[in-house]
Amino acid sequence: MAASDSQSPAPAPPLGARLDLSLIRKDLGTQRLGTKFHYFQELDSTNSRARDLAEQAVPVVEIVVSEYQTHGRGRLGRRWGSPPLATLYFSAILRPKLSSEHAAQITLMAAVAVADAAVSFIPQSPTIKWPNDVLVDGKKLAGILAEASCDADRVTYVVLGIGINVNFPRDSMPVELRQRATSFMQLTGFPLEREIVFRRLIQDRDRCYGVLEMSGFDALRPRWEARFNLAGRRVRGELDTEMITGVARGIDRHGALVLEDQNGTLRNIVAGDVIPLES
Ligand code: BT5
Repeated sequence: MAASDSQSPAPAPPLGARLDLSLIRKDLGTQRLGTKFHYFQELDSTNSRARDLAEQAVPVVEIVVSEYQTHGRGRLGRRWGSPPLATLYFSAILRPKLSSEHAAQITLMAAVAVADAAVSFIPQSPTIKWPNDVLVDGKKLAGILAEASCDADRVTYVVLGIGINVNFPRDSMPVELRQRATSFMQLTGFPLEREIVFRRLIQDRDRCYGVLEMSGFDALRPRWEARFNLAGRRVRGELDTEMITGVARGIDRHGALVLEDQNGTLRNIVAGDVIPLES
């Protein structure tokens, strides 16, 4: 079910109206992202569809957006879900000039962009939980799933997927999410027009991606570190199948999380999750 760059008739929306892409395209003013949209009422996953498009060598500027995902994906085989027409799910195809060892910087760049965009809509200041969560008051507002395809040493493309809770009421959340997740609507007390949020996200991501392409991650690093919510906290993470505990010191130039263990040795966690041991 789908249309490329067009909208098909929708059933009566249960929570809100479907996206009006004309409001997003108008005067978007982006340099790199958002010139063509692939709009769907329903998809398994926008990341999966964007990956199919990337394999067909579509240009970098295309964005896949869906009102609903039947198999929205998180990392490590986890799920990402929310009701139709209430939140935003979208994925962009990027072809960054990055070596494969720097591919993780795309996730860090996107977290800065999402957090920056969010401050336009809420009074709180979002934080970033390494590697891919944008939190407000300790609850997850948005998740990022960047999936890179690399050849020998270069990134060939990255599918960058973002899910952000716009108008997701607390009582529609599964019970297990209510203490851990939030939405703009829960934070402000009123629903937002998703087009305004979407435009802002695309614009901030375009700007941050431009900085990454032109100047490298070091130019974004202070903004990332200012929002990093684990700095100086004791956390546990996995390194080469070994569980290690240490104090989070920041990220290295590849985007790995640097922990200082009890011997004062710096250990770099490249992937996976870390759990704060105290608040
Ligand atoms: C993520 O994974 O946070 C990445 C989520 C990326 C979703 C986007 S939507 C567009 C694109 N297409 C896709 O198929 N995916 C991307 P992870 O760090 O593994 O977190 C997953 C966990 O977040 C789940 O196990 C739940 O605990 C929680 N979760 C699921 N849905 C949520 C929601 N709507 N809001 C907040 N937390 C949620």
